[in-house]
Amino acid sequence: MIRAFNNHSIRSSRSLDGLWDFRPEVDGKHRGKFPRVYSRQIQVPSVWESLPDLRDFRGTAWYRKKFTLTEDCNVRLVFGGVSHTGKVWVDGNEVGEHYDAFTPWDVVIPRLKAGEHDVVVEVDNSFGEHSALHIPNDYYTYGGISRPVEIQQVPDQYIEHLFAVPRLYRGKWQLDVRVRVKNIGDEAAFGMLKVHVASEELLLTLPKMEPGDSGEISGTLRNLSVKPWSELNPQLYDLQAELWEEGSCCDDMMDRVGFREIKVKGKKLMLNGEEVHLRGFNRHEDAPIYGCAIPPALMAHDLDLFKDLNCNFLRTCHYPNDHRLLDMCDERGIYVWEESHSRQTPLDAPHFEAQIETNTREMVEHHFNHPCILMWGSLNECETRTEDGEDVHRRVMAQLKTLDASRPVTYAGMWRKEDRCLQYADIVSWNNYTGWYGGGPEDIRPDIDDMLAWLDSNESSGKGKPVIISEFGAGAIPGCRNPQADLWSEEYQCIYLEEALNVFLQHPRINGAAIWQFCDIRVSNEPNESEYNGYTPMGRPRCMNNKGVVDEHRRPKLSYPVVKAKMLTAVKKRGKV
Ligand code: ADA
Repeated sequence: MIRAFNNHSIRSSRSLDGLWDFRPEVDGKHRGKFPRVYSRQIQVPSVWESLPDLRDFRGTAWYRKKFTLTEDCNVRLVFGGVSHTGKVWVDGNEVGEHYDAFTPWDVVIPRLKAGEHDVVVEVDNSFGEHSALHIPNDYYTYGGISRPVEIQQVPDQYIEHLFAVPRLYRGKWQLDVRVRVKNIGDEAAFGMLKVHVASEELLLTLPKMEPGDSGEISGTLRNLSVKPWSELNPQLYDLQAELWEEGSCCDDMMDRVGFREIKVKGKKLMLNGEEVHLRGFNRHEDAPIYGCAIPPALMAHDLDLFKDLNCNFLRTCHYPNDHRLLDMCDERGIYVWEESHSRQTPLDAPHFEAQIETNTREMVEHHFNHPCILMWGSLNECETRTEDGEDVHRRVMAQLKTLDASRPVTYAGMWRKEDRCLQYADIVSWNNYTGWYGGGPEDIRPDIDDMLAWLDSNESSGKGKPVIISEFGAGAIPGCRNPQADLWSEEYQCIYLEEALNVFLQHPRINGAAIWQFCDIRVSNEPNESEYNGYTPMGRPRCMNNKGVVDEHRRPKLSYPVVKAKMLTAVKKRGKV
């Protein structure tokens, strides 16, 4: 399933996961026209790099799955994620295409006849001008249908999206709901919606929907008897929208909501009216064998380690995460900064503007209801020193706020006092590597004090805003041990994190800190020749990013107990145990 729970009880929805026919284009013969013969099979979801002969295959591969319909119907295929581009044919007819591994997408095929059909997907993980977000980078772009696939039967008029915003009004919780409905039939449709949450019901009469129309209707459920959602009490409520036509329910969609409000108040982040302090990690979706196709049990294990480390905060560096991971954060009360897909991305790449706009929109629309997401981010370490860079930051931050006015927005910057975009962010976030890419642990405190003084002076455009240290870390090659604590040793990582956490978790002007990073990850073995990104694997021993506090197998490094103790100190001093 694409979610950690079943989000349809009326709509027919079943999994297409399992063994698919598979043909990697190792010889490039079939590009654009699918093969007649499939030489092998592959598990979905997975990445093809988990196959012994395709560990570093970069190119295209063909997937095929047969399915049977017991009645004539409209079919909706939902992909949780295809890395990084998928083009889809059903019965030989092209029905859709999607770029970017990290957001869900769907194709709808009206009026398929009962009987056997096949779906073919051409998957591409190649780099080049066609891909502005997936580029050679300090993480690996895998290939495959990497998240779950569902096949659904939808009526002519069906529910496409369900958005909910919890609000505290005069001491009582209310829920603003917005439902997007689509009519793919060839006749006008009428109907009504019944929306249920916390034993309350809202009735909404739909406007007449002409064939091909897509429309939204909103309403509010008031005076709800609910408990708030927070780290210590992650109380969730089922939200169900039913679509009724002529007295019968023909479609539905379920989600889960948590009643919480996140606001910026001066220099503070406020959750349900109380100051909140964020402490945790940046986490990539990466593991040996699984690649980015992380199974739920490993997602749960990672979050169990977050809790064991006394952390309450996860940054989805540098892309939207699997829906099921976010569901688990909702259940566990782990706060999330989710960001659209970018890391030192050249802003002038041919397709950058369109691809970041789409990825940002899909992230917000699909993940809108997760109470764990406290803020939206984008443009990690992108250009913030130039007029063009400022234009992109203004546009993307504005897009995030237009899509969702209920959450603050931010970007993780690297250009320190040259950054001219802070005015577009609600929260100032810095990636700070003093003590690793220059200087030593003793320089961390004076450096951040100087930066914070600049921030609150009239020189910066971020004066008086909350501050998150969105990245800080030191590399430690697992097993590299030496008493003189040389760089790359586990001992140095301990010394560095001891001081960095002392400063960043205790500083009164800092609202949150995310260690770079949770676990060691695989990185591109290809350099990025672009002038702005300039990534090279030369600085990545083992062709890994080794700044994890656990290694790629989630085995603790020497720094694990240091982090655990420092986070607990922060909880006792600022948080609530
Ligand atoms: C940057 C970047 C991260 C990672 C980190 C590092 O801050 O945002 O993705 O590359 O540096 O390990 O150097």
